Amino acid sequence: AKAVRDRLRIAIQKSGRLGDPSRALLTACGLDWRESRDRLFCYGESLPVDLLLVRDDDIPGLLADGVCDLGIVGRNVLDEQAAEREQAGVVPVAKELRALGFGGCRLDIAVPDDWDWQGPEQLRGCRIASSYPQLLRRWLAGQGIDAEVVMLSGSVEIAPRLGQADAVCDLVSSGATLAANQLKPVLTLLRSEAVLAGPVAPFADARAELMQLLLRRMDGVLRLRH
Ligand code: PRT
Ligand code: ZN
Repeated sequence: AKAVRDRLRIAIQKSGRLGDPSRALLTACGLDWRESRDRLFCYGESLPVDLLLVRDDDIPGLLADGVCDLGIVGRNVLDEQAAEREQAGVVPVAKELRALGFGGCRLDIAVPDDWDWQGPEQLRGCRIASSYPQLLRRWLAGQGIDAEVVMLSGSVEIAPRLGQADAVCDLVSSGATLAANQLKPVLTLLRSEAVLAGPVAPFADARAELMQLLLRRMDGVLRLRH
């Protein structure tokens, strides 16, 4: 049986790019917290809405396991893990509820500067390094391109210089990191930003009303920011 809860729990990134703007958005929605010392869990004061401060990659899993009710995470992370679950035949439990307007970036394919880029066909038979193997495989399949996906959890941009891969599929914002590694972006697979992720099915307890309240406030804040 599902646990009945009367407090809402939101997972956000503990540090990193999305930590501060996520907290700022929730503060603008009128939330505040009594900080716990280890800062993993922050107890909500003005409303029964608590924070869980975690690594971004853990957020979809925490939602899936029902450990938290809402999460703020990059669309790139949410979609990758959703594709992974789909691949494994697991039903989706979390979905994107709102786009939040910060943490913008693209998931791009980039190739060495000296390639004379003709189009996606050129990737046939290539090794492409990425931390987003599911999104990359899905895109390749959609294009009918047979290429090898080399999964790397970090330092993707250096893979071509190390001879580990021919091309990369990675997040890009300014493009400076690609340029510093003699790579150029040639295709965009996904436009990403921070999103509010939440349950596919509505809550059946006090959390339903709390979530409606929070969404109403958030929509107000996002409208003012626009
Ligand atoms: O510790 P934790 O696991 O929580 O954090 P993390 O290191 O995995 O994530 P973090 O904080 O780096 O990124 C969190 C989210 O921010 C990502 O999932 C994206 O949704 C979003 N985001 C926005 C970015 C970027 N912009 C970005 N530029 N994530 C990563 N980058 C990388 C990029 O790949 C490159 O290596 O930052 C580097 C600089 O980018 P350029 O193009 O400006 O040079
Ligand atoms: Zn991470």
